[in-house]
Amino acid sequence: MASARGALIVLEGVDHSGKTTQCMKLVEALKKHGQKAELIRFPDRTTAIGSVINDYLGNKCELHDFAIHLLFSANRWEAVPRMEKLLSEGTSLIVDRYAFSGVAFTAAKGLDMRRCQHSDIGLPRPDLVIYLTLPPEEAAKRSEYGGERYEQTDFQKKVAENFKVLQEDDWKILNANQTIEELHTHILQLAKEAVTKSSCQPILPLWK
Ligand code: Z5A
Repeated sequence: MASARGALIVLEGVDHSGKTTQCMKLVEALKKHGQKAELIRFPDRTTAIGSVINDYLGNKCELHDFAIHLLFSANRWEAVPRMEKLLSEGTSLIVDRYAFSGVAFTAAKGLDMRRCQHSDIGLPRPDLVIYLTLPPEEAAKRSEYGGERYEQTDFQKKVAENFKVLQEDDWKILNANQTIEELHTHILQLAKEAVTKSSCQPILPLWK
């Protein structure tokens, strides 16, 4: 009998909603519960492609909007062999931003959303997408925007609108305006259910 695979769990959400905080806590909690789990962050700035993305986000270089879009997408595709291996070995992957960010951010520049989705079609489809919402005034209290490209309130509003268009019926939408521990408890419960439910199911392709 084939052994159980890991679950692909994606956290998306508005800026400063606590995605990274929650992803890290979730990995630790799943491990404590005896599950194999690993954190993956996109963009992965450690690869050659990620290094160009890092320069772009830090305003150190300029690229055509669609060129940087494809680099974000390529940054996910280059991770796929490792992701598939880990999932098949029973490790659940907790992913901090995924293709939905890719589309929501590029489309906020005015590019056609369907065209933006194209380069991510066929990526491993998440078993669970958790989307964190937070009113802009609460986000502003958490930390200053840094100097990175995209860290502007008007642009972030457009991104949030695009996420609404991309949302699918099975997304779990959580209000991030609660304590880190309260939010974590809720996310851990959803993650445990996803791990159990997906263990014997095939990994499906995204947006196909
Ligand atoms: N991007 C793109 O354009 N295309 C793509 O395909 C992808 C990404 C994948 C860099 O992303 C940029 O890349 C991003 C999207 C674009 N641009 N923007 N904007 P990144 O993932 O490297 O960085 P980030 O997404 O901008 O991080 P973030 O959104 O600002 O933060 P977060 O992960 O949601 O939150 P956090 O770091 O966990 O927490 C933020 C602060 O709030 C921190 O001080 C925490 O201690 C605090 N915090 C967290 N939770 C709470 C609660 N519950 N209460 C109070 N305070 C809290």
